Amino acid sequence: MKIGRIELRELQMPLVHFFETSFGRTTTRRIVLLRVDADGLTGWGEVTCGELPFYSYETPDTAWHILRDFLIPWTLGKDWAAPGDVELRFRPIRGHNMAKAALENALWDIAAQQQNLPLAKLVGGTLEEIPCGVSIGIQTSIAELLDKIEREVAAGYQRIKVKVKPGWDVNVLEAIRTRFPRILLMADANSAYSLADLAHLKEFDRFYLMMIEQPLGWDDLLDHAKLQKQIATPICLDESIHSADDARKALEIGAGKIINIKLGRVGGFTAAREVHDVCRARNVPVWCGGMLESGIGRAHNIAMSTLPGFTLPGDVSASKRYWEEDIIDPEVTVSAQGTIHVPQAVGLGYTPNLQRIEKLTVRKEWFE
Ligand code: OSB
Ligand code: MG
Repeated sequence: MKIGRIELRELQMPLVHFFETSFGRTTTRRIVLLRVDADGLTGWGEVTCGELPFYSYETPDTAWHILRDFLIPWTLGKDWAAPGDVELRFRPIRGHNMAKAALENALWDIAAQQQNLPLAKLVGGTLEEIPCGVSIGIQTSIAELLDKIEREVAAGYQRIKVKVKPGWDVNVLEAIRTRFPRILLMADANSAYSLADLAHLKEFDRFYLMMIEQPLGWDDLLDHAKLQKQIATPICLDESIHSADDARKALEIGAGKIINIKLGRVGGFTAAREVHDVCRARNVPVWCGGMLESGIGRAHNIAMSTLPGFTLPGDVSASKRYWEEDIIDPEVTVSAQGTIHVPQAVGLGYTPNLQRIEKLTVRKEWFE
C-alpha cells in the first residue's frame, strides 16, 4: 500500500444535546478527520480526543501537531505491506494514541478495500449484529434523566450507562432503580473518586449494577485492585488501559473484571485486537467504548465490536443521538432490539458524505 496523499481536516459539529461527565460539559465537537489516498483508493480515520485535555492529555491541536510533524511524514510515500506495520513505526512516540489510531485505522479501511472485504471481516470479526447500549450524561435534574432513560429503553437499547460524580450518584441510582428495577444498568465515574470514598462507593453495591466504570484515578491500577477487593460491583477499566500490557497487568493484580476498549485510547486496530486477545485468554468480557464520534469513528467502532470477545453491549449507538445529520451515508441506525446490523459492503460499509464534510470543515492541510 503506497501512500500518495494525506489530508487533515478539522470539523466543528454541534451535538444535538450537551454531553456532561464528571470532568465537564461538551456542546460542540471539534473533530479531526484524516483522509488517506493510496493505490487509487481512499481510507478515512478520526481522531477521537476531547476538545480539552480532561479525558486524556490529547486535544485536536496536539493530534494535529503529532500527525503533521511526525506520523504523516513517516507514513507518506512509503509502501506498507500491512496496516499494522505503521503501529511498529509509530512506537518511538510515547503516547498520543488517538493521533496514531486515526492514521492506522485509515490504512485498515484501505486494506479492506484492497482485499475486497468488509472492514469487520478484515479485523477478524465474527458477529453480524452487535448489541448496543447508551451512555447518558449528567442532566440538569433527575426527572430529566429518568425521561431520557425511558426513551432509550423504549428505543430498544440493551443497557443504560449513566455518568456519576460526587453529588450525582447514590441519589440518582436510587431514583433509577425505583423507577426501572430490572434494566441492565451501569455507572461511569470518569475518575471522580479516590480510595478515601470507599464507604460511599460501597453503597453502590445495592443497585446491582453490571459494573462501575473507572471510579478511581485515570492512570491508576493499584487502587482499583484494592477497591475491587472491597466492593461487589465489578469494576470496568476505561482511562487506565492504553495497551495490551496495561490490560495484562490490570487483570493480573485484579484491578477490574471487565475492560472497555476504545480504539483511540489504545492506538488503533492493532493494539485493540491485542487487548481483546489478552482479555479473551482470561475469559474477561470486553465492550466497545465511545468518544462522541462522528460517523467515521462510529463505523470503526462497529467493525471492532464484531470480534468474538465483545460480549457486552457497547457505547456504540445511533448517529441521531448525537448529530442532526451525520457525515456518512447511510447514518448508523439501531434496531428495535437494540442492535446494529454490521454492514456487509466492502471497506467501512458507510460512505463519507464529502459535501457535508466540506461544509463543516474549519481548517484543512494536505501532504503529498
Ligand atoms: O468515559 O466513556 C467515556 C464520552 C466522552 C469521553 C469519555 C466517555 C464518553 C462516553 C460517551 O461515555 C460514549 C459515546 O460515545 O456514546
Ligand atoms: Mg468511560
